[in-house]
Amino acid sequence: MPTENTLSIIKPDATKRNLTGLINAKFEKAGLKIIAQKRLHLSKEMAEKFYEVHKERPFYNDLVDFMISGPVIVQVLRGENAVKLNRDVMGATNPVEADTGTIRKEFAESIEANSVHGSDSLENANLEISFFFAGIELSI
Ligand code: IDP
Ligand code: MG
Repeated sequence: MPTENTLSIIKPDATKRNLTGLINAKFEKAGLKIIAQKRLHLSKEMAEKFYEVHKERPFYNDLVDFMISGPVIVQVLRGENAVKLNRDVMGATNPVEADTGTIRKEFAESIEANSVHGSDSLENANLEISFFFAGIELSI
């Protein structure tokens, strides 16, 4: 299986409730290595740009406001099939539909405040990683 990097964001609902460590433990238990990580407070411009693909969706403005409502942790996770593996560890977008044991099932507050973001394809992972990290930060 190929080793991949994927972008993860621990969202403001989770940083507010001090869940960073518990969420990171889920990644590590699943075999994902946290190879880069930093805490940021996104500007409105950054959040709008990051979620540009959702611009036409009815929840876009609320999503941007939510993502700038507190600090986030942006991180690069590495492992075999990391993109898909991370999506499995995260669980479904709507916590009501998420499987038992997933991050969203255990921690999400709502379909919007759902604790984590994860890239949905290898192509998007590479784009999203370069949005937040310089090459020198990933040189391990
Ligand atoms: P994903 O995060 O599981 O990939 P996407 O469809 O890419 O889900 O949506 C991006 C984010 O937008 C979600 O994680 C969630 O925070 C928010 N979102 C998605 N659908 C809804 C909705 O129906 N209402 C409110 N917020 C939503
Ligand atoms: Mg998505």
